[in-house]
Amino acid sequence: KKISVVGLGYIGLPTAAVFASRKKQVVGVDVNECAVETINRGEIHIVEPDLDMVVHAAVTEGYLRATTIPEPADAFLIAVPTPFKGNHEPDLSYIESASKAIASVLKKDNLVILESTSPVGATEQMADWLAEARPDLSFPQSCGEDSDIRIAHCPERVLPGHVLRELVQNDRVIGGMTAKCSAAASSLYEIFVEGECVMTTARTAEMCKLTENSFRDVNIAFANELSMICDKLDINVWELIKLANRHPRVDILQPGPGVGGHCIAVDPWFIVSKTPQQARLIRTAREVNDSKPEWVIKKVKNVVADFLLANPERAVNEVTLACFGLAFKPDVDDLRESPALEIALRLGREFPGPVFAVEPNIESLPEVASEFLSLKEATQAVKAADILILLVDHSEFKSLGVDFNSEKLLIDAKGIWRKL
Ligand code: SAJ
Repeated sequence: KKISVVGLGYIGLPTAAVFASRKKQVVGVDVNECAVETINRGEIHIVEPDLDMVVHAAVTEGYLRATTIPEPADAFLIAVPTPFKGNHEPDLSYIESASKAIASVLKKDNLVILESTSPVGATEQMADWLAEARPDLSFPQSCGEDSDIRIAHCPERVLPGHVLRELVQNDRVIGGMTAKCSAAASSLYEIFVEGECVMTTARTAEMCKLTENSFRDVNIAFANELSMICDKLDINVWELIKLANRHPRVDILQPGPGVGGHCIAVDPWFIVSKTPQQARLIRTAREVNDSKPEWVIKKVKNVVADFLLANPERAVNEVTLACFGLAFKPDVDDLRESPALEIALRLGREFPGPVFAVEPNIESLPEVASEFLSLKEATQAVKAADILILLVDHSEFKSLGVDFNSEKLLIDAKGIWRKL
């Protein structure tokens, strides 16, 4: 069996590599020539633990190669981005172009699986795009039990940083357009999935993935709202959550500077945009989490004002800030949709004094960030700054041992050094 994976990013590349590690012929397709060349050299263009070894072995042993032009295969997995547009409406243009790109090489009995997180109805839409792009076909349209190809939605649910383990161990939701489609997709995933492959419809599978991430978003919003309530009431939210979580049926998540990454901050909008009247809690949770960076920035401004009152000899442009952490979550180098980066950048842009950034997981700042921030080593930044702003609970920071009795003012959005 030959498997084609379209989109060689954070999900497509590990998936391609895992199929190849099970000695399947895999061809990866991506529009990014640079990524294609990197993979064909046996190297990787993204950061994910152990992925470099698996890709290197797969390419060297001849099971994996990459190309920019789709070619015939038995199964096609589409793992392209599904971002949202300015108005929070899903942008399916990458799925549309991937469908059109593979349509010309599709043959009877091929399996096409959409892995990208998608709004409800996207798999049916993909089937229509495939059918439209194959007008000369003598077989019936691409959907339905009599169609010549099988179509399914099988969303990925892996946690960045643990992708290779979770790809294999997690249960997999298999949403076929028909029962035959589900059966075909299930037998493909059984090549490497050790969890259970659970079959359902394409629409339920789409909603399932959105539900998982919305569940987490709503729960994080609850924690973030609590942190703002506790701040008003002068209660330590970290202590409060620990105490409440001693109840056998309470399990509150951790507050932070906001919710980042390319999934949890995006996917709930796919539910809201389809059902705006009904998705009230889901929308509010998004709004609560999105408002948290602004709240942290206000907090910093208040602390700066207090510092100037206590130190009248200092001008505001002589006050130094240091932001600890830029990534969207602990112990990763991923800056996508990061609330910590947003906060640091805004402080760098708006604050008249120097603003340092400490990010142990990246070596140099992206161009736009380096205009406003300068990267410093953690202990140096602690020494140099008047006000410390802890934004990400990286392991390096937990073990840093900041002197809590020092004169330094501290804003701790993750509660690892001191309460906010
Ligand atoms: N966060 C908090 N408090 C918490 C937990 C997380 O503020 O208690 C923040 C993080 O700092 C981060 C954001 O939420 O900014 C999201 O981080 P995450 O670790 O919860 O999730 P992701 O985005 O890395 O991965 C999620 C996972 N989904 C769920 O856990 C339901 C993963 O399984 C999905 O595959 C992934 O989204 C995806 O691709 O959709």
